[in-house]
Amino acid sequence: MNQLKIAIQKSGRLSEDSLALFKECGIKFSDGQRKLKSQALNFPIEFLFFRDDDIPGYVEDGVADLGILGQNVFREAGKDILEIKTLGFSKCRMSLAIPKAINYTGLNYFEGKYIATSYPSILTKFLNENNISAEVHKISGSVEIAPSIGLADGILDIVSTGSTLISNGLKEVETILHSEAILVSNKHLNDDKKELITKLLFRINAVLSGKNHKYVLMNAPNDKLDDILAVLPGMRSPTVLPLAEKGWSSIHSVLSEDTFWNNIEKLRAAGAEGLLVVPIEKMIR
Ligand code: PRT
Ligand code: ZN
Repeated sequence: MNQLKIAIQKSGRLSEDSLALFKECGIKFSDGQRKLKSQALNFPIEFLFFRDDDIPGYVEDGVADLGILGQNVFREAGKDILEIKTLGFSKCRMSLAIPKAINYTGLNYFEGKYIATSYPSILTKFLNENNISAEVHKISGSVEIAPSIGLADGILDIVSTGSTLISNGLKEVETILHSEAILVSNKHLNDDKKELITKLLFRINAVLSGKNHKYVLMNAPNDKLDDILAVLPGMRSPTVLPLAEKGWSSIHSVLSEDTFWNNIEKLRAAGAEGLLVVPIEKMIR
């Protein structure tokens, strides 16, 4: 029987959100002891747990058909695999940083300098594209301490809140890549596996789409309805229902997370009252 094998980070920043996504897709499995692998109970998929750095290679070799990893690791590995879906979690950026006391004058600052990073391929490519010749030092951990111990003039590292840089006396001067978790696949899968991936992606899209939208209910006097409806995009047109109180209606619609607060302000300004915002579990278009 055909089934998918998916490589997931064993333990780290990607693990929980990766497994949560499959649970939200209705896929049941036991992750209690975090063994090397776990078979799903109600979908033909087996989870294999690895270090994130090993996932691109295992997907390329076919040890796993699919994998979840950060775009940073995907780019650095340079393996011949496909990025098939961005998943919206583990968001971070990769930035160049230098000691905060130094006056930064632009990318030329790095000309002839030493830069420490765990991502030598990404850094070398960026420097080449920008015609900067600098010395790249590969360090596997605690890159942020390299400048203070005289090992480098600057670093390229992952930044999330920026507090690690600040507490090491560094400042972020260039962002060279934005990253989030992605689903990757092997390039040579048979048709049965491709069909299973289509089924899986249908579920993932429904879950992610639900996360990116909110269901909104509000009340308004009927003479304000036109102004309110003009603000609401909705999936089709919004639902309008009469309230028990004469001359008033209840309006139901779906709002995108991206423009949510902006639209809520516009709705209130247009006369909407008693707004209720409800999360959407899944959304199928
Ligand atoms: O053991 P394994 O090799 O599997 O895990 P790992 O230690 O290599 O990776 P892990 O679990 O730390 O991160 C996995 C992925 O999460 C990364 O490849 C990124 O895609 C993503 N991610 C998101 C992050 C961060 N946010 C993050 N903040 N990865 C690392 N960091 C580190 C960063 O290296 C720096 O030391 O956090 C520090 C910066 O954080 P702020 O908030 O102080 O800026
Ligand atoms: Zn790693």
